[in-house]
Formats: sequence, C-alpha cells, structure tokens
Amino acid sequence: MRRFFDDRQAGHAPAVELHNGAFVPYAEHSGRLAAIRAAIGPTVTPRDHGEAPILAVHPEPYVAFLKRAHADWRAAGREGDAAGYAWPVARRRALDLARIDAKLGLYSYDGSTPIAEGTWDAAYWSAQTALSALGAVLTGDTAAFALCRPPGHHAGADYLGGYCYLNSAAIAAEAATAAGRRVAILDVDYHHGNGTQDIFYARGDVFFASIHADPRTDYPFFWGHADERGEGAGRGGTLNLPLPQGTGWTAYEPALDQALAAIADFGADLLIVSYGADTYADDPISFFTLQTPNYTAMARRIAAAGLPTMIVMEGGYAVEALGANVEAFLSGF
Ligand code: SP5
Ligand code: ZN
Repeated sequence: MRRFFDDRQAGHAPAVELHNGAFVPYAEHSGRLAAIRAAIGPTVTPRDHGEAPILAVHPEPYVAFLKRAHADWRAAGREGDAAGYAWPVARRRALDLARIDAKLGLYSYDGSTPIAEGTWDAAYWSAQTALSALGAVLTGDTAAFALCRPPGHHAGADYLGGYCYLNSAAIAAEAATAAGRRVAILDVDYHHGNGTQDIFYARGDVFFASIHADPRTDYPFFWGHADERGEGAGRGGTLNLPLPQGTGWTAYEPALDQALAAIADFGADLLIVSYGADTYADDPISFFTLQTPNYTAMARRIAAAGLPTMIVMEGGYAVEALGANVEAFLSGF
C-alpha cells in the first residue's frame, strides 16, 4: 500500500489550546507526524491538485478567512495564535463583519482550535495528501494511506473545530463522487466526525457511518447521537454507533460489523476511512481500551468488504504508541 505524506503539514504549530479552563500544550502537535513516519516506511509526496477540489466542499469566504485569519490577528495587534471567544449559537448567517474576533466566531464552533501562522499551508497539503491517495485508489490501487495533518473530520463546510480546518475525507469523497464513484465514509476516530456528517447530512449520494465515544460523555457533545440519521435526500444515509467509555475490542467489533453491513447495503464502490488511533487504551484524551493488535483485526474486517479503500489519518495522541498503532492498522490491508 502506498503511503502519501507532505512535510509542509508540519508547519502548523499552535502553541496552546484551551482545556478545562486553562491553556495547555497543543495535543495535536507535529511530533505525531514524526512518530507515524518513523513507523510506516517510505512515503510518496502528493501532487498539487489546486484549490478547486477544496472549494467543491468549502465555500470561498471560509477558505479566504482561513488564509487570512492569522495575519488579521497580528494586524489587530495580537500575540500568539488566533482563536475566537464569541459564537452565534442561534441564527448564524453570513454577516460580513470585519473584526477578526467576529470572523473567528462565525467560522468556528470551539475555542480549542487556534489558527497559527502555518495553518493554511498545512491544511492545504493535508487535503492534497488525501486527494493524491484517492488518486491512487481511483487508478487501481486496492488501498492507499494519506498521512494527513491537521486532521479534518470535525471541520464542516464553513467551520473549523476539534483541531480540524479543512475536511480532507470529505474533499476526497466529493472528488471521488465527481469521478463517478459511489462513496461511503467509515469514521473510526474516537470522536464523532461531526464535520463530515454535516457536509453530507442532506445528501443521498455519500453514506457516512461513525463509531465513536457517546457524545453524552465526550466531545463534540452535540452531534453523533444514535438518532441522527440524515435528512431530506440524505435520510438513512448517516449511521451513528456511539459506544460507552471503557469500550474494548469485544464490544467494538460488532459495531464495526454493523457499520460495514450498512455500507454494503448502500452499495458503495469506494470506501474512505477516517482513521483515528485515539481509541487506543493509553490515549491521553480518550477513554476506549483498544490495544495495538486490535487495529490489525479492525483493518482486516474493513478490507474484507472488498472495496477500494482510501485511509485518512485523523486523531491519536498517545505519541509513544502512535506509529505502532498506525502501522498495525495499515498492515491489515
Ligand atoms: C481529530 C480529533 O481527534 N480531535 C479531537 C478534538 C478533541 N478536543 C476536545 C478535547 C480537548 C482535550 N485537550 C487535552 C489537551 C491535553 N494536553
Ligand atoms: Zn479524535
């Protein structure tokens, strides 16, 4: 399996995040990339597909905001990284407000996803990495891995959050759909992929299944509940399988089989996996109990679906085990 990676993704380096009322070191740091790279062997540098496939998912005003936000923050006389502090919880609309704090509130849903100087470039190359791995699968590879960072699955069409800015899995899904494929996305990150769900929620052409920590106890709280099943043309096109904290492989495996059965029923001919290693027992911000060999078992079950599969890296914060957990997963394909 080819593994795609671009080191321009390391330039995204927020210093701190808001956590439990204080600022703590940013958990989604570039040491994650180094740990994964050291474990997965040679990588292929992605091709530049330009902005068009990004703009097919993310509206231009949001993309323009992402590019400018850090410079606007500095121009306002601020230190450090840009982050919002006021959010339009009701009647959010495209008000053309100049102040950076208003823009940050309009285009984000949490206060722990700062925009640093290198954020746009890194997010851009993260999306390109996913598009290049997709290209491999579209041209005949059975599976390909996109070592993406920053992650993407919490980013909606026009909002950032959860360490995510551009939704690489959604960008790849949209590009694959445009190429005539029937796409299913399987999200196995510990956290619900609320951004991906939102992007495809009212569409019948892309299926989204997610296995994640119950949002009654875990971030992102407001999405990922079992009764969210899609709407309009997308009714039935979303499947959420929340599991309690403490879940290990014994309870995880049947949920995975249920998700794969739903993907088969949908008739997908291409699978995109949002893979997070934060389901690992020793993850510092998560509470499932999967062990390294479980990732190989997980991958074998997914591979048994027999679909061309593109894997996008999402979360995973136990850096000392991250490389082994990613390689264990990739080795199952
Ligand atoms: C892609 C992904 O896994 N995003 C997860 C975002 C979770 N954010 C909420 C939890 C924040 C915990 N911060 C802990 C910092 C410890 N240094
Ligand atoms: Zn996660």
